[in-house]
Order: sequence, then structure tokens, then C-alpha cells
Amino acid sequence: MTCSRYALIVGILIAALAAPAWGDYAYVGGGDKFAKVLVEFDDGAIYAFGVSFSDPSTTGVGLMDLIEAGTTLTTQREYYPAYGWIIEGISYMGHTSIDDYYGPNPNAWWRYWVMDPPDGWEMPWDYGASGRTAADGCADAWVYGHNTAPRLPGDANNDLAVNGGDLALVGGNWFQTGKTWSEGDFNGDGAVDGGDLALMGGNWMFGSPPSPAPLPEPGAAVLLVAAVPWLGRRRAG
Ligand SMILES: [Ca+2]
Ligand SMILES: [Ca+2]
Repeated sequence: MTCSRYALIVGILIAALAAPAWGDYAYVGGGDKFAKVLVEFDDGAIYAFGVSFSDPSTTGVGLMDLIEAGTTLTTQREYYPAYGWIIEGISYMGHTSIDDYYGPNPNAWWRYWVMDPPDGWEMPWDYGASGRTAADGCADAWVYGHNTAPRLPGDANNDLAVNGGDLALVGGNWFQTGKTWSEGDFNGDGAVDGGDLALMGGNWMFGSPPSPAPLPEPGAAVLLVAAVPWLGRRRAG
């Protein structure tokens, strides 16, 4: 057990120092309402956005407008009279996925997901992003190429926030194999290790409105290391 705890500390330190991904997510906009938007590209890269807004008529497309205004993300859109604006392509951080209905892959198109807590993710079939009214606390997601609901790397307990609750799950399964997402295996190799911790680091502290200042790397490292004794107690208990 001592060895495992030592490995956890070393792993956290390595991830904290080596991961270039601290604060990989972005907070944009301004206002008293807060929504989360996930974007998952064809290559599996997932980005999270926290969007603050005040206009009660803000739509799903409006959330993307705010993200485009506040980040380097860009979209390709087409207008259909029956549906309104359809987002057919998204580019961000070197990733690009564009609808290709007539290509060799029949799944090559963006899925639009919505979440209105306490309900979970659903893929609406009776309205699109133009017809979606974004409420405070809601979440949207754009997922390319498959019909599985999105998940945020690092979010073991699937509450769309990445924090100490998730870190405790990772710590409780540290260096164990045969584990699932909800046990801390975010890259799907069955093991809970530094690779998963690095993914967690990319989204560390995402999810809490209002927009917090991004944690600097030393601050994040200190915060994670500070959690280690508590994790140790949980493991021993
Ligand atoms: Ca969580
Ligand atoms: Ca793993």
C-alpha cells in the first residue's frame, strides 16, 4: 500500500509537471447563466467549453456563436428552411470534422446532444441546435461519427465537472487493471495510471460557474498533491 501511495504521488507530480494540457478547456461569454458544451471530433479528441450568457433566447447555435467569438473554434454551417442553421463542420486546435453524408463512412456526421438536468444526455430528433433554448445549467454536445453519448475525460462520476470527487476515484483504483471509465480509466486501456491522470489534468476544475481563473500549473500541482493524504485515508479505510 505504501508503494502504491508513493507511485500515486510520483504519478501526480509527473503528470503535473509534464502534462501540457492544464486548463485545456475554455470559458467564454458573460452573463448570469452558465452552460457547458462538449465537442468530440472524429479522432476522439474532446474539448469542453463553459459558456456564460444572459439572453434567455440563446439557442444551441447561439452557444456555438459565443464559443466561436471567444476561442479559435470555427464552424461550417448551412441553412435549411425546415431546421434552421445546421452545423456541418467544426474545427479546433488542429482537429477538423465535417459532415460527409455521401462518403464511404455512413456515420460521418455530427450528432447533436442536449442535457437538461436532472435528465441525462439525449439526442433530440424533433428539433435541432437552432430550436434549442439554452437554460442555465444545461449542457450541449457535438459528437462526430458515433451514437454514444459524450463523456468528459477525467469526469469519472459523470457529473460534467472534474474535481476532487473524480480524483478520489482515480486514486482509489491507482495502478489497478480491469477498470472502467467510472473507476478512472479514461483512455480505455483498462489500467488506471498516469495516462488517465494526464487526461484528467486537461479538464481539471472544469465545470463550476462563474468562470474561474484558469489554474496555473504550480497551483494545480499543489492542489493535487494536497489531496494525496486524504486519498490515502480513503484507501486505508
Ligand atoms: Ca465529476
Ligand atoms: Ca487507462
